[in-house]
Amino acid sequence: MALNPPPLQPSVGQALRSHPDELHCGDQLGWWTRPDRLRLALADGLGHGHEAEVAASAAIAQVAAMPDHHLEEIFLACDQALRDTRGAALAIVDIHPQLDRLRHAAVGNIRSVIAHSGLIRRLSSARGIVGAGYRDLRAESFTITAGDWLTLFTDGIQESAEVLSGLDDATVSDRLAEQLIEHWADGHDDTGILIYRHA
Ligand SMILES: [Mn+2]
Repeated sequence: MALNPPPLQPSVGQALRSHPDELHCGDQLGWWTRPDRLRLALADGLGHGHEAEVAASAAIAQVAAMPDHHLEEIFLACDQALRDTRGAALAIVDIHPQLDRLRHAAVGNIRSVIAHSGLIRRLSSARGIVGAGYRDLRAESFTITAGDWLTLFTDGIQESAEVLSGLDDATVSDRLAEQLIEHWADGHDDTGILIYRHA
């Protein structure tokens, strides 16, 4: 009998909350698994409301359509796909659980934070707007170890927010992501968050 690799059982939590005056949510997210990889993406369409949602949704749809492409190629495709929209900030992370590594790239104002061995690391983002051009995009790789946390969140939460503090051995779930929005969102914009814990 052939031995199959154990299925990837990602521990990911997600939550979105619209601007208090809007039905539409200008933040959108997605995550996708491959046998050896987990990909997370979070997009923040400029402003809020319907047009922001159109831009963010177009970014996530483009990421979803390119499951086997590298991050840099996906950003180029997203920049084209969003030309007729308001544009968006976008972060994408590829997690390789068996390699204990992740690869991250972002354009604009998405916050990506790793808690690695208890130390907080805020990842950098290229200047620009997906859909209106960006420059100096660099995908960066990081080592992760069991118990490390990763979160991506939009500017509905302050950049300085210590989102990963006090999580300790919390169980990752959508409920946890919703609780983090409840605790940290400032209520002046849409808010989106993804959270992952490395097993
Ligand atoms: Mn925003």
